[in-house]
Amino acid sequence: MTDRVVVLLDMDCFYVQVEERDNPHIKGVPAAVVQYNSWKGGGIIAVNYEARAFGVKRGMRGDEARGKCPDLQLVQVPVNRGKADLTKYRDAGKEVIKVLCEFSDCVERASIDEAYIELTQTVEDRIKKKNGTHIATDMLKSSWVVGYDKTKDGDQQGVREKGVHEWLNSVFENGEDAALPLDSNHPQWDNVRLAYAALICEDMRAAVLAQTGFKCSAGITHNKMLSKLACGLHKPNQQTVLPQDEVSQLWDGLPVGKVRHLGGKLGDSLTEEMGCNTMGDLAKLSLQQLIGRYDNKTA
Ligand code: DCP
Repeated sequence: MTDRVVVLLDMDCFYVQVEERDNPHIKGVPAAVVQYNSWKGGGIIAVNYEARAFGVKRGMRGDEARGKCPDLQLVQVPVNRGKADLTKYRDAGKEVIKVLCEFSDCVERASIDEAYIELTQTVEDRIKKKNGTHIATDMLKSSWVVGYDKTKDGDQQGVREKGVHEWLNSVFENGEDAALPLDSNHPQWDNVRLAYAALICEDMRAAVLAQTGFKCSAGITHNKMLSKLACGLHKPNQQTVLPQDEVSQLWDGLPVGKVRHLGGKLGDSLTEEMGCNTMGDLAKLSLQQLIGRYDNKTA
């Protein structure tokens, strides 16, 4: 299950970033995008992180949000013939995809502001090119590693850096393993590939910023479902590696509804009929038990 290396890249507060690029005066101040509607200041559909700090949320009316944050800048979605015109956000999303295609032949656009990038080949090519090169902590400037990211105090950067350092040491400097060639016989081959993927992903996000002006977050794992989950763990403008050996611990405390495809009826049925509250409960079921209840593909 660890053959591939997959990244999910998701733009931060995307519509607001698109508006910030057009109106630099709203950059760095609390701002939100509202869908055109004269009732109570319109419905909010995107909120930047400055405004989130005041408690402004998607779904609030503009008036309510201004109650929480009096200096909030509200920008309206363009309207064409009485309907919301999303062209500029779609076009901005395409600009990002173009950059991602410089890094992989296999990019799947998943929504207006997110994409899956298959990095397996890119990673293996980079490892071959740099054979023997270990990755240093300061090369992963905005990366977090699940299992090495417990923040008790306020110094988030310190915790992040220490965690990355410990993880890289365990991957590359493991006693005699330090001298081993970086190939598929390496005892930490899966993690070696994830570390290289994190490095490439740092470059990829820097290229997106340089070429479009937009910031984004990313998840780096061995499959789409886990990458989507990992991406949401540290936002904005950061990226999260989820090593395969940390998955079961993450599963134990994670409600099934938080995982891609399990947020709706299927997740409800797993909880109500199969007794799975967390992903840990689900992982304990056998495939046969699932086939007994669902069709093969779903199981
Ligand atoms: N969007 C929308 N209506 C929704 C959800 C989203 O119109 N119910 C639009 C506005 C968002 C964009 O899609 O900017 C991307 O949605 P995301 O869920 O990725 O959220 P954001 O990019 O806004 O924020 P985050 O940084 O949390 O990803």
